[in-house]
Amino acid sequence: MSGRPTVLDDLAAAAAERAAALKKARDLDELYQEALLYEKRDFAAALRAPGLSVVSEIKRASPSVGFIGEVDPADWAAGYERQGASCLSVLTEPDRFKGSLQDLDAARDRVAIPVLRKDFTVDEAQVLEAGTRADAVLLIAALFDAASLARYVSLAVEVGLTPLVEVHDEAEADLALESGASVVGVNNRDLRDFTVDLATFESLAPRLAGATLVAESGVKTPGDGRRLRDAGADAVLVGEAAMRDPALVAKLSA
Ligand code: IGP
Repeated sequence: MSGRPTVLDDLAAAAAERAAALKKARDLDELYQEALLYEKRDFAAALRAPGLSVVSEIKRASPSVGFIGEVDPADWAAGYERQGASCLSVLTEPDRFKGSLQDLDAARDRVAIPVLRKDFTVDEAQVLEAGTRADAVLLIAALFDAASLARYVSLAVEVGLTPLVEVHDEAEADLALESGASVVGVNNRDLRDFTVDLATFESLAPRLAGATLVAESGVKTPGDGRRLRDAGADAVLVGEAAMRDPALVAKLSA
């Protein structure tokens, strides 16, 4: 990586510090055993169910829009489930997204649908930590080289998590496929400058044929959902627009 540090670099650096603290506090073998034992819900199967699946995100704030709203994660999770969400995504990043592992626990406790831990995973300890309380873990391809991404994907699968590998360009898409990931998220938002373009999904989807595909970010209307489904999306991941109007979730999956 070159040039000035981006928000993504800052988030990854802060995540590395939290991971270091986690490794001080917890024995990794113990965390591994705990992750193995934790009973998971099938995130990948929920994405592949007939029709357009919706992954609804609980997100109080984000670096691109700032503060979105205060929420009770348990109530919010129940509301999304009632609207027909197939899965939840819960931000656990504390600084720029104002999330926490407590949010994740509270949300998952309230619902029966699978839950993704959404964070900037840069250490295997964080995969194990996700394995002790979530059903799926986000792996942002831009934060890995080929060998480490493959290792993280394998570790996630080993402890029963669905790894969701997130890509934004062709090189990352190829990296995702080489890593052995079977579920790939195409982020329509560029995490370096926050521009959003649904055409990102349309242009990368053919390259990813065969994987279960999630179109992430910038979904605001039922028409956006139809457009992404026509381009091959099994699911859409909706954050801000669903936070502002949870009824959108039912309209997207109709
Ligand atoms: C949701 P939106 O535009 O619907 O609020 O986007 C989700 O895709 C976005 O929050 C996201 C994200 C991420 C957040 C996609 N990839 C990686 C944090 C880290």
